[in-house]
Amino acid sequence: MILTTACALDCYDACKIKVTEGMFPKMTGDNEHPAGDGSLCTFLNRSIHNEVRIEKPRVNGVEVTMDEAMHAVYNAFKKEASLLWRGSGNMGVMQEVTNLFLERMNGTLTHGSLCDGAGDAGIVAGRGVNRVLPLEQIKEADTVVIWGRNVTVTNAHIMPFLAEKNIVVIDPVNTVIAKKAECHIQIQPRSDIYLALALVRILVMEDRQDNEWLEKFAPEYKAFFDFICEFKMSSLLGYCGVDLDEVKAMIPYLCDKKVVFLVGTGVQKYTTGDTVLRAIDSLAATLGMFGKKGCGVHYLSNSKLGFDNPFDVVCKTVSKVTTEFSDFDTVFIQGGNPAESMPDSTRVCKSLEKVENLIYFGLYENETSKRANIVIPAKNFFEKEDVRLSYGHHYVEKMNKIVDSHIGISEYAFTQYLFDAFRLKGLESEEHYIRVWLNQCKKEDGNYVSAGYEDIPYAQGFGKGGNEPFIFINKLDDSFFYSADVDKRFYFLSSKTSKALNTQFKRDTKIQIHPKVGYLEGDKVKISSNYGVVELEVVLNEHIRSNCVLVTSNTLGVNFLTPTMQSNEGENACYQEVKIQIEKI
Ligand SMILES: Nc1nc2c(c(=O)[nH]1)N[C@H]1C(S)=C(S)[C@@H](COP(=O)(O)OP(=O)(O)OC[C@H]3O[C@@H](n4cnc5c(=O)[nH]c(N)nc54)[C@H](O)[C@@H]3O)O[C@H]1N2
Ligand SMILES: Nc1nc2c(c(=O)[nH]1)N[C@H]1C(S)=C(S)[C@@H](COP(=O)(O)OP(=O)(O)OC[C@H]3O[C@@H](n4cnc5c(=O)[nH]c(N)nc54)[C@H](O)[C@@H]3O)O[C@H]1N2
Ligand code: SF4
Ligand SMILES: [Mo]
Repeated sequence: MILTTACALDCYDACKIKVTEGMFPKMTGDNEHPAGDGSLCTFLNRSIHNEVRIEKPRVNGVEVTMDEAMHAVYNAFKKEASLLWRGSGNMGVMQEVTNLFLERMNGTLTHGSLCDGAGDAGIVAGRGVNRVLPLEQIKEADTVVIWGRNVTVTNAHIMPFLAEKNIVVIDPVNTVIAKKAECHIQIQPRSDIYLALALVRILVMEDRQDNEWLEKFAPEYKAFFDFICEFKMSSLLGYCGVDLDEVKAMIPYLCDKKVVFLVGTGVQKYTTGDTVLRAIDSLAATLGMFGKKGCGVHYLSNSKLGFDNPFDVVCKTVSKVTTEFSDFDTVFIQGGNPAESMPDSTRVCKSLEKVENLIYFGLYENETSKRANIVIPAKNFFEKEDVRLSYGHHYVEKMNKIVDSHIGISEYAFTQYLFDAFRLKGLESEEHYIRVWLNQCKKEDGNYVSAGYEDIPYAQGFGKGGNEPFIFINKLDDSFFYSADVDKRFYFLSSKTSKALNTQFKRDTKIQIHPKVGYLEGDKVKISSNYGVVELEVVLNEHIRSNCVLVTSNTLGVNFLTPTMQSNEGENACYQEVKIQIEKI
């Protein structure tokens, strides 16, 4: 018999998984699924099975039974002020069932994002809603512009959709996909807004904008073209660190073609992150690339769009980025590792250490579990029922329990225990919630698809009702730039790696530096920013711009370097709004 589920790891692909039962159960992808090619990645083939789990609950460092540990959780929630801080370790919808308990306890949740919130805010400002661009439309494109997304590492199952396209890459790193591209703009970090505006200027100068589409769907375009005339072309290109010919080389791939922009989180890890997506959307609109076949901007979409979420609650919230944990008596960390994944680890760890009852509910030991006085092992996604939505495509998968395990407790069982302990009423059955999600999905060729799915998004227009105009970027407030001569510090890139899923799986202690800078492979260096210091080992990488360094998100201590700061819109972390210095040890 074949059982099916979906991968719950935080990844664009949300792969469907087939498991063959028997003496030697075998796990594969599903090559009949429209978003998959039958393969899974090494996280599913190896890492997740090899990683050492937390098996026993602990209270104050002592191993106890699950019942004793849950009793300690019950006592902790009797305190006045409680906070639930949830990470993205498991993307199943059932993670949010714990909201129902926090609401009843008058507890606090978080708002904002460590991930894609700035870009999302920029998209919403221009388009009204952040709809997913279906993979099928990417397949129809002539040109795909891959803008700050490391597709071969973070989104490998999109590769078949890119076959035989003109590929243009905009990335400060000469990534694997950049090497294969027709055109690679090795842009200076944090300057994507200026590149988008420079491209619009060139298009307008050459009269290549789509007047017909603009008149109908984006009537404010003349004001937008006037606005961008305020910027001198030489300044725009200066910020980007590229010359006019390089930028002009992109034009033939953008004009008289169906163009899809695949934008990743790389471009928006800054205070101006919202404006970056708005500027890229404004470029796409200038070309008339919305609401037509084979066109659009694909970013991390709002996967819950169109659903009534049974776990939406009315609660107080605090920022997920600048959370002051010490303001609470009880802090409940679920599916996340804030001691390492949040920016500004010095501040975060100090704040976590002051919490009287710190509860960690997860799979693995890490810097957060070490600081917790109550540790509750979770079940992993093979061990419980769930529903998987995706921010990268519109397919929805029912996640079936594949194995029975003596380890851990599910989020639903955790919530049920606390409802019972506090004698609360109103929690429905697990099956009920799963059905609520699935019943809202549409069905297409035997697959569940998202309630908010449109095959050609924005075909009728923008806004929630699809009858509003596109709103162009109309202001820019950015004071980060100063002369490269004055500031000799390095730009800081902190992206993903194929070895880890954020802080899950393999950890690292390396910094990637261009050989021209003068360090040798294996050198031990002290890296410092305005926020902290970390010691790392040099790996030479000639594929990064020489004024940048790259420290991947699985690196121990990486967030000692990053700032407690939120994007101007979207309340997102700004991991790259920082420059660093290097010193040999
Ligand atoms: N420097 C730097 N920092 C970054 C980033 C970066 O690129 N650079 N990226 C940011 C981004 S995009 C993100 S999304 C965040 C991610 O940050 P977090 O959301 O904190 O994710 P992880 O650090 O991967 O930790 C996930 C945890 O979830 C637990 N877990 C897994 N499955 C389950 C489950 O089913 N139930 C429960 N209860 N727990 C489970 C695991 O034990 C694991 O420790 O990190 C951000 N931090
Ligand atoms: N293997 C693996 N896959 C993952 C993850 C993982 O940890 N490991 N994490 C998952 C998560 S949580 C997320 S949010 C997604 C994110 O996945 P992606 O969207 O791919 O994001 P990043 O890896 O952060 O950065 C992507 C690219 O942006 C480039 N970049 C950095 N700064 C800039 C800039 O200022 N301008 C431009 N144009 N480019 C820039 C980087 O060099 C990098 O190549 O991946 C998911 N998939
Ligand atoms: S590619 Fe992404 S969704 Fe697919 S198995 Fe790997 S981590 Fe999971
Ligand atoms: Mo993320």
